[in-house]
Amino acid sequence: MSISWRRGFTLITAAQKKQYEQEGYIIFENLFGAEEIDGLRTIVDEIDEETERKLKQIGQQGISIPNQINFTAHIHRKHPQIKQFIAQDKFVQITTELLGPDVKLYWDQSVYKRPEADRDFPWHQDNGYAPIDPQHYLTCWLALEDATIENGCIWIQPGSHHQGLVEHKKTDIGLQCYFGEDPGMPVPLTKGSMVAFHSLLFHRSTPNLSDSTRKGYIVQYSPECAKHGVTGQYYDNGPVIALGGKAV
Ligand SMILES: O=C(O)CCC(=O)C(=O)O
Repeated sequence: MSISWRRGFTLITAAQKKQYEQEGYIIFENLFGAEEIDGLRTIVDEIDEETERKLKQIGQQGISIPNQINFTAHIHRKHPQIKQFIAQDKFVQITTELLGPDVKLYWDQSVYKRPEADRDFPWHQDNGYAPIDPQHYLTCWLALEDATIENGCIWIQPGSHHQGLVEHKKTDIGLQCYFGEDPGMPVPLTKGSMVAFHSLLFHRSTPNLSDSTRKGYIVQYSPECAKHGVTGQYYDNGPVIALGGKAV
């Protein structure tokens, strides 16, 4: 993979680009200010509250389990401020540097992990959940509140993306691709910080042992041309955010 198509870039350093290629992730400390995140989180809280209420009525829906972990997909469609947020220049700069000049939103979801969540969200690669061509896309996990080891932050296995897509086994709480002893590396994040990682990187999150909800927003970007890996259908889950390296 070449990620050096553009020179003179500032948001991602040369060292971070190298780390992304070798280890599969970059941590952006305090990428967003407290005020911006508070505004976003207030909106996402309302969205989560609504879907959690429904979840409690109907019970587990796939990987969303009432009172434990709630995934709410496509939230950029639910509020104009979120739609604006995911297309802002910081994301344009990061994604075009790592994916190439033409980029679209591939998927977005809030993930709220409640204090009752007493199990891992299992080790997986994001590619394990849906086939996509080209295979490489970028997952941005943004902390809407501090994400800590205690409240169930993300853990990663640096460099695991080099293994390519591996087999995933179905469990009652999600797909799992790794059953070994390696605990991986925790990625605690302060509110407004973000980890961006390769879609093939092994990651999980651990139980929430705190007394408050761990709040994350996952935004995934792919090359603009990305299509379903089996049907060949163009993925059209969200807006194109960059063409020719520039914001749309
Ligand atoms: O945020 C979490 O707890 C896990 C989410 C995750 O790994 C995913 O959605 O791929």
